[in-house]
Amino acid sequence: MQVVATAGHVDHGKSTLVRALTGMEPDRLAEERRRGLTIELGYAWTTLPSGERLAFVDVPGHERFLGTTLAGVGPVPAVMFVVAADEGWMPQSQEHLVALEALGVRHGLLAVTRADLADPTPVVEEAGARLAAAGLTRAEALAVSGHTGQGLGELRRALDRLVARLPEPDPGAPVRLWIDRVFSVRGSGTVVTGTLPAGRVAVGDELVLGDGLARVRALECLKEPVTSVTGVARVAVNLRGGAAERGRALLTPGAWTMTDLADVRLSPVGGAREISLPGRLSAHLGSAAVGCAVRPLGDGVVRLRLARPLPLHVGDVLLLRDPGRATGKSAGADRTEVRVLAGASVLDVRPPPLRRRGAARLRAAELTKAPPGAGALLRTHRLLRGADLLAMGCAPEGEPVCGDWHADPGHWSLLGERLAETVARHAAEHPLEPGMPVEAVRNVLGLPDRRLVAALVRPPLAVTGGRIVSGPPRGLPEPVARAVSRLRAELSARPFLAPEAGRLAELGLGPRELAAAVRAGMLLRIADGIVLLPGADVAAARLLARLPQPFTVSQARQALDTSRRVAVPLLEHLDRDGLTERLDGVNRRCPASTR
Ligand SMILES: Nc1nc2c(ncn2[C@@H]2O[C@H](COP(=O)(O)OP(=O)(O)OP(=O)(O)O)[C@@H](O)[C@H]2O)c(=O)[nH]1
Ligand SMILES: [Mg+2]
Repeated sequence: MQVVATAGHVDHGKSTLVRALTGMEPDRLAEERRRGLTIELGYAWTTLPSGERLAFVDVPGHERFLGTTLAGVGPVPAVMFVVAADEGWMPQSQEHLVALEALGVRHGLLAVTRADLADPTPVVEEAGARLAAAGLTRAEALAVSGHTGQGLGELRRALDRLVARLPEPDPGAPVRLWIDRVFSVRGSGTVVTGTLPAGRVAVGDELVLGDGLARVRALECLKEPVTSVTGVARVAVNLRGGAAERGRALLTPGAWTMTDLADVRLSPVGGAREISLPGRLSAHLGSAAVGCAVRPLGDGVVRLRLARPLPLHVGDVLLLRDPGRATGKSAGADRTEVRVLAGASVLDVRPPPLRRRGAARLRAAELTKAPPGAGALLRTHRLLRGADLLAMGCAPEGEPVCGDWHADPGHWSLLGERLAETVARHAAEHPLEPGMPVEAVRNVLGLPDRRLVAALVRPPLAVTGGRIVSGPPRGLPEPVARAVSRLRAELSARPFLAPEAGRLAELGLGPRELAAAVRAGMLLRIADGIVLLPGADVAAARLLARLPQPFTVSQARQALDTSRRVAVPLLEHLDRDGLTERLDGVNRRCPASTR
């Protein structure tokens, strides 16, 4: 099944043509029939010569109902553009064409109707050229009459050719069914109708509607009950729950980003070169129309703040129009001038705040640099879950860095460098701690998930016991590694009290084992049988530098909270490294440069 919307100036014969093609009445309201004017959207359908079923969404042409017209055209992928042979191109012909151009509708045909009233040739030529200039380059042009039936057979075949060219919608796509009509049926509750552009809806589905969920109780497709339907289709959905109204959409849960903020690229319409937008506009998408404020960023990119959130994907195209100014009593009290101003292609649905001066320009430059997609989103957002990317409308490219997380490659390698620096700085500042806690690293790097920290760790760094340590106890046999870990834990409590020979023996750490642990960077050798944690020497020197200078062994021993057995060889070790200076048989000092 396919769906085509009508478009064209008021009274040019859209509804008459739909009626002639389908045998159904698109103008359902008594008022419409009395006034000979379409006010509400009309629905009718037929079977084409190929056997394909085609539904029409018949829109009003009167300028006062442009909002309704846009709600009808918005979700539909193709158009039957109607121009009357006896009147030719008129203001709403132009306005509707500009709207189709803004929405990016590229598929359609031109029906020059009322060909029984005037020679259609000049109109076919003029209107055909206008459609082509607006992007409907492959639109066939046909002269027809809804009254005499002239050209209708050919029109049906042309409709067949048109729908055969339409892109095949993805049945696995997330559902966004814009509601264009709501009514109640006694005994079954709320029914909504809309054009399903892609994806699949089935009885029993739970779909997001407004702030809540709505369950699909029953489905109809062209008045026939069905258990499931895939786009493109006209569907009527009987709902339980949810606040249904035109302009809202039934959505696959989690598949869309509900947002009132979007960065968009403007495209000029109607042959305009420049786009100048007032600060307040009305934005149309699907059957929705919302007020919005515009903030220009530069280079044809603007930030839209919508009066209410819309379900958006990157790549959606919104229509921006002047919400209408009253043109004064002379033109009639209810007459408004309506202008479609631009198309707006969505580049980002979670735009970052612009805080600093010049941030808007930088943002515009960033958005114009790369084509929209997962890569561009990651450059802005740096880290995103695959599920977030999908909800933003972009399939993740490449492998996740861990779990469901995707990263911008440049940012990821920068994070790796920052992690190494952070861990090294921590080791220098806390030489006695056996590495930096993963959670602390996560905080410093501002990462949203602890697993990302582990994923960033590269040798010689390693994660053990919730910490990132520099150099794993590699090459040490398992029992020795375990004994060394215990020793390191004891040392982190009293960092300068090297274990006594008896404790080393208990742990099974003889001279060979200790030498291996020193080689592996797990321990620092001070003297035979005296080991401390790596970095303990620097930490000791820092404490000693705070003592009144010079100081004695005994003063050093007290400051370091250790025994003479350790203090003497430790001071000699520091002397050798130039961290302390021996003045005479009794006194030492720290060199002036370290104090
Ligand atoms: N002679 C002739 N009259 C036509 C033809 N098509 C439509 N009309 C007449 O033109 C008038 C308007 O036709 P509609 O089909 O209501 O026009 P519309 O485009 O649907 O109008 P809106 O929905 O209000 O924009 C009616 O009086 C029709 O009878 C045609 O092919 N030949
Ligand atoms: Mg009509």
